[in-house]
Amino acid sequence: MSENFHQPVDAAKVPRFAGHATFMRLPAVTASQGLDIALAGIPWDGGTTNRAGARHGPREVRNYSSLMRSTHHVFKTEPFKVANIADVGDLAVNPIDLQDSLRLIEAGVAEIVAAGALPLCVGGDHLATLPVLRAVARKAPVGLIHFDAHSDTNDTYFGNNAYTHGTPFRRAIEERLLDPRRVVQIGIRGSIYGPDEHDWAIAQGIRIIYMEEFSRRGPDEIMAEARDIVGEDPAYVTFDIDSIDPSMAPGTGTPEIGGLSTREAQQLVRLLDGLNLVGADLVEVSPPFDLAGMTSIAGATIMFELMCVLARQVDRNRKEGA
Ligand SMILES: [Mn+2]
Repeated sequence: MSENFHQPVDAAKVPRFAGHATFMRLPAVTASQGLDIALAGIPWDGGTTNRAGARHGPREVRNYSSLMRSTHHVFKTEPFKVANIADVGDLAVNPIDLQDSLRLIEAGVAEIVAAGALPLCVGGDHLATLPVLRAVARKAPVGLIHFDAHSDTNDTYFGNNAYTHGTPFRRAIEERLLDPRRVVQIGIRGSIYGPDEHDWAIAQGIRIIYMEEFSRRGPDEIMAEARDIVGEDPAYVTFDIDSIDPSMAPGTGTPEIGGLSTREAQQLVRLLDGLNLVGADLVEVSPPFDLAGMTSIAGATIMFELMCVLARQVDRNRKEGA
């Protein structure tokens, strides 16, 4: 461990409800230089087609992330000892201009990438993942492990609007940010617009694992297949909180019953360990639709799990490089 790594506020000295609300109670910094992992908010829901409010997600996830402790109880990993991590604040957005927001978010993530840090972003609606991918996949398409109730590969909404939170992964494939043969979607369910809604995605080579298949096969088998598909090349992870059942995470834009339990979601994220990740995000936490913070606590905990997987990768790479 480097003595210079940022450390969270000690909850035995300053109670969890006191002080500034930052991700994981880490220092707020203004630049990503020197960081291994940059925790960033994307307070923007300009792509939402129905229940808005995910713009308030980062602030509430920061609040509830104060419940996280220093050590992962399964891995025994101490993320803040093996990686330098901080809260880099919210990326700039424009709440009344969608295309400007996409440009601003891409520029914000590009700064993180240029500093050599892995971005771990909290949305925001799922369209926010598109500009993140534009920044992390500038040189070559990446693979994707995508937890969601929805495929988010539709073409257009409300006329010819190509940019909504129901379309980001179609755009990302068209823009060659993703290699569709290395894309896995897990937890997909709910009513669809028509029997052919997923045909385009499947024709591109995306592997859609519906919730019914997940229920039959379980996390270990599903993630073994997902890891095979993504392989050792660079990949990104996106976790839509609506993959979790609305009985456990009601505060989201497009709830669908029959979802993952929070326990299954934790198992799935832990099974990402060992992949070659270029970043991750957690999206679609919408505090105005939440009850007693239950969605924000689920989101903050999934963020902690993702951060631990990224920290273990940083640690592994540092040891291999040494
Ligand atoms: Mn989604």
